[in-house]
Amino acid sequence: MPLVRDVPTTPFPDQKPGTSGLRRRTTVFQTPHYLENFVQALLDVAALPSDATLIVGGDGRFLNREATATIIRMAAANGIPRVMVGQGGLLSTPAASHLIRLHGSGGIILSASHNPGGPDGDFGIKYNAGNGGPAPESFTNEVAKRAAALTSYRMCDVGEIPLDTIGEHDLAGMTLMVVDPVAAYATLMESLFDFAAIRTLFAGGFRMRFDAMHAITGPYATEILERRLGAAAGTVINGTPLPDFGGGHPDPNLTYAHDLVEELFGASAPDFGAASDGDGDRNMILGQRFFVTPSDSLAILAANATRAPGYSMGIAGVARSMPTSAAVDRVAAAMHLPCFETPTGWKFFGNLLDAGRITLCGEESFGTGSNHVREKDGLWAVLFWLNIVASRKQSVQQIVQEHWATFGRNYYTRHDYEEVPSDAAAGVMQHIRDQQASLAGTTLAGRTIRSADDFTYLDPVDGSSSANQGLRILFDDGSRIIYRLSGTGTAGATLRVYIESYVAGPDGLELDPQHALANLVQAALAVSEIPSRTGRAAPTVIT
Ligand code: VG1
Ligand code: CO
Repeated sequence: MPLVRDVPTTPFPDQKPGTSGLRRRTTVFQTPHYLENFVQALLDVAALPSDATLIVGGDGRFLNREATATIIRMAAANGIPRVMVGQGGLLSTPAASHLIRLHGSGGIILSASHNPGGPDGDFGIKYNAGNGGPAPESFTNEVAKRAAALTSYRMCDVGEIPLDTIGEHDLAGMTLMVVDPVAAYATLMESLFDFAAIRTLFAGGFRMRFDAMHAITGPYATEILERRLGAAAGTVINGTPLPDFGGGHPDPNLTYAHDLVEELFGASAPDFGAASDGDGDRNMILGQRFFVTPSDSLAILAANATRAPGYSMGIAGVARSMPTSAAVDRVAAAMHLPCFETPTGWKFFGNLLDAGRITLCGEESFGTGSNHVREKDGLWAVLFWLNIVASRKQSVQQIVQEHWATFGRNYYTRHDYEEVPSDAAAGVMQHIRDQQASLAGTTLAGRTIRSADDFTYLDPVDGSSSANQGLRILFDDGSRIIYRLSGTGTAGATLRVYIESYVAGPDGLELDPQHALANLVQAALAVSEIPSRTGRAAPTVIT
């Protein structure tokens, strides 16, 4: 007889989810009862119906397997009738979102995204609602309250969980369905993009490199790019998910995807390069000796959307997170489309997507997506780009430069100061806040400041508001300096500075962004006093 037990626990007051779920050091998640306490709080607040299916999976990092088994046992103990899990406990974040939308009432995703994994790395867990998207703030606030008050959780001792065996299993009356993590997602991609045209592109000798960074997208990219689209064997590199991501930092940017960048800027560079992050929701797009900023990528996808079969009827509107450059705003204006500005974090796009007010959305942090799921989607963005390249018959560089010539260019850079002492970072933010009232109307970096504020979002669908979403200095000419504290870091504080300036063209479109933005960067440092207040002479990562 399987045993359902109530296990006593002491509450964990630190279990407050950040930008996307609860992320902590792996060692914190290994604290006895820590994971269980949070899962019980999630299940209590989710209060799933009696015919519910819960989707479970993660990015394969250290602890993924054990945590998946624990969640399945707890689901059985809590009377959930059905759990669907990716084989081996694996699911990319966008694939999990898709399965939730197809079959689920909600889902639990195990990932700390682009944060390093392993015993000394990070782990994470988040809940996605029945629409497939990250639970809203109202939900995560309730979970935090519940987690801080729980005195016990429910556990079912069902023995070994058959995570590797595809098919249906009975676990103490609960049905466990183990599914291929890739199949449904690959079918969805085939329905959105012109696979025949992309196949012709590869057959014609188009060379690509996809860096899965030893993380979850390896199996997805191998199946879709190499098997279904006929890209040459070896197109996908680092394609086997490893518990510690090979010791790397699975964050697809110019710093952490260094090997790929070197190859694409090298002598025998392929035509196209791309990478995704730990859980498969981010993307980096590279052409031959050419880097596409994520903000430009969103704008270019919007301008070319009808070239992909899934969007051939046109798009309803677009949205970008506040710190993302306004490049997509220019496309929206030209196409007479609604354009929304949301706080950082994918959960804020959910209502707009559900209400049909937008079709495409994105963030400067290498995240792009659409109404096909309710998460950002790395491989989707890569396939969208391949579709556009195949359709326009131009190189990545030509596509971007033509875009700038048409719409102008939003020069953009983000400077990150990682693992700064929390009080120093808070001091920087307070110092900027203290000056806000006196900044308007003054001149900085040769421009007039129109206003300085703290971004508050008013959700146009449900009327909820979210305050303190980033400090903005807005200039008359459309330039912006933005300061934010990260909600996904796990050690100290990460301070992000976003800088943007628009050039209408056709002159001055080809500058190096760090050069084009140099005086705004200096101004951003002067206003915030980052060097003296944090002791940092330079950012950790420049994008
Ligand atoms: C970062 C990014 C944000 C993104 C979030 C989750 O958050 O800036 O745009 O939505 O990561 O992405 P923060 O609070 O550290 O700036 V992922 O791929 O980590 O789910
Ligand atoms: Co991610």
